[in-house]
Amino acid sequence: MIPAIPSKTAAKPASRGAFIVLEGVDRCGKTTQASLLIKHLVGLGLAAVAMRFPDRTTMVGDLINQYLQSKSELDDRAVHLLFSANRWEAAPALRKTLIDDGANIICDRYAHSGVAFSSSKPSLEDNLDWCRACDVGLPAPDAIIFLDIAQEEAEQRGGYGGERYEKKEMQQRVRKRFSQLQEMDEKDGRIPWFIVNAAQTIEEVQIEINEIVEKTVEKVQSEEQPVGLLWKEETKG
Ligand code: NYM
Ligand code: MG
Repeated sequence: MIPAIPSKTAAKPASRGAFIVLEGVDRCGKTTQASLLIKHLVGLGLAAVAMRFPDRTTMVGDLINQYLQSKSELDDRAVHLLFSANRWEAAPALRKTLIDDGANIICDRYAHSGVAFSSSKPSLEDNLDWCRACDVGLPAPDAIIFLDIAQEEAEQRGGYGGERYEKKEMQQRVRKRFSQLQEMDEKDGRIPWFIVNAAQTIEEVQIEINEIVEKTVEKVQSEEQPVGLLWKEETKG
């Protein structure tokens, strides 16, 4: 018998991971739910990796952080492009996690936040297409879980922090933008949205999210579709 030659590369995973994005206005509970979700998936024996945007740990992320904390001023378009660049710089690792490692990604905010927040600024309110353009072609989420909460309720949760955008009128505009983006994705038919009432208790929200995510993971595993390209037709390249 010929002995098997040990492979130098890790075995290819049985299927790619699912790319799940949690979205919503500030103080909707995304960050809490993202970490509960990771624990739940790991408990089920599924590989799960947390990601978040903005990722403030990179050079680009540091510029974003300074801007959000009002330590610097930037043109609205310039900072929008930085948020997008912050996703593009993470895209190779994101793909590797999904495809080579076969791990699921739970991502706290992504491109929809980018568009919803920037296009809620007066200077960009008529430039939705421009706001979307720089994120076209990024790895596309397999599901968007939108934690929906009225601005009044979100505000009651210990109040907003002191960062830029954490103001009542801005948050109201952002919520409307999110619903416009949801309609656009629904017409397009590629990225499914799941709306969860985030005014419920942490446990109630968690139960709904777990169910959505388990179904999405099963779908990704059984359909064997490649990772999609955000807001773009073809899936190659
Ligand atoms: N934000 C987030 C944007 O304006 N554009 C983006 O592309 C992303 C990912 O950053 N108010 C805004 C939304 C938030 C702020 O995010 C900081 P977080 O999740 O609070 O750290
Ligand atoms: Mg925040």
